[in-house]
Amino acid sequence: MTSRTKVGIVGAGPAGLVLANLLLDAGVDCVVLERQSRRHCETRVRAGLLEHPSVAFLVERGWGERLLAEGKAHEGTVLRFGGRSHRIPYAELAGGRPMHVYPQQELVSDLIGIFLDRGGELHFDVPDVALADLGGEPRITSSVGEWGCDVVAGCDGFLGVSRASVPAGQLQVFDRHHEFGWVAMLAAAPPSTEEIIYALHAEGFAGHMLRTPTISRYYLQCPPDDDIANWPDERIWAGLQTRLGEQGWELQEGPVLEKGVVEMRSYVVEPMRYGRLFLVGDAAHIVPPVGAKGMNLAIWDARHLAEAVLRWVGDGDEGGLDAYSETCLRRIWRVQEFSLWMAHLLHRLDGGDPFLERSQLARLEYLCSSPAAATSFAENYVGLEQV
Ligand code: RFL
Repeated sequence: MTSRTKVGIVGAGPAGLVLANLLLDAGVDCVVLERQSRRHCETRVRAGLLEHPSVAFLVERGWGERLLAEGKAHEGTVLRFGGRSHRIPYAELAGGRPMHVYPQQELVSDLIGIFLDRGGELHFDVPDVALADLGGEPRITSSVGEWGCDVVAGCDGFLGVSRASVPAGQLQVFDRHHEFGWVAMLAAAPPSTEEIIYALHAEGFAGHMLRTPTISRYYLQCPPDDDIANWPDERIWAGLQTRLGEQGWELQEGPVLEKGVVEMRSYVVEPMRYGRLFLVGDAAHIVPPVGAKGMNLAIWDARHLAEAVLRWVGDGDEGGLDAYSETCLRRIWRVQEFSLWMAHLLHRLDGGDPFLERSQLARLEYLCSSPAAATSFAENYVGLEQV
């Protein structure tokens, strides 16, 4: 039997859950279908850094209680190159706006709980979602049910079924594979720093990110197609010691909890819509994670789509839905450019080309000595209020 819902949401990541909660708040009927188990969603380690506008939004909606209690506000970041550290006080430079470190899986857990506690309909473990008639009257089919929808929100990440269901030739694809990847590691080690460190070393990029008082995240530049089997724990720690090393500073080690190789890619499809299907978050775009923007963009997209749906449900005005893609893409391209700029600033390029290396160091010196350059970095990093 086919049920009806206004908005069928595929995927319970940050994009799907923000959208679902906004619709539920406004009394708009929606159903969320998620391929993975609840446990998987609530433990999947990914992002950690939330822009100021994302935090302000979550708090304003009343969804930020645990984020504020357990997350940590950050006001600056450290750039380490040439054997020295330089601090960029981004919060101060961006008008007193801090960022927050709060693991993505914790935010996902919060949003799942908030949605289910208020009676939202969310099905986990649905491996076989299929989308039909997206150009006309869309239907979602699956082993747990079939729904006729007015709108389908494709919030199912980069490898989901939504974008793949759009007929060939309907979307323009902008795609860049980068010449570097990351070894990403999570370890049961207290942070060796108060603030995130981004380091550029002759061997390549290294990053030390914060998560909790007992767990830390680390990144090391590696070839894009590297195999994690090439990176035994000792090699990762040694690489971090070398690339992050600074006189008088000590890296605390601990048991490795998780590690893998992350590909760096910049990708956008235009438009973010086909018929009644709207692509939201990673389903429509990905950025190199160095700028810490993907989850933040997913939240922005979801907010715009919710606004557009509410306008249409309220008075039948499709203007917001028609403008959805263009509205989101303005911010997405700004963030693409910033993420690419950061990636090129902080990674060893062209096999260590000395010309590029000197140019990078000049750029880093400028960023750390010019208030204008640092302010431009800060406002993008903390998150532009409007784009
Ligand atoms: P998600 O999080 O991938 O969620 C998609 C959900 O859809 C489900 N799904 C399906 N469900 C039903 N049917 C199907 N066929 C389905 N296929 C998939 C999935 O199981 C999943 O639950 O996409 P969303 O919501 O768009 O959110 C995007 C963010 O997850 C992503 O952009 C960030 O993790 C990127 N990112 C960062 N973003 C930040 O804003 N700040 C950061 O600090 C940050 N650090 C990172 C990152 C991404 C990283 N990796 C792993 C690439 C650090 C790293 C290393």
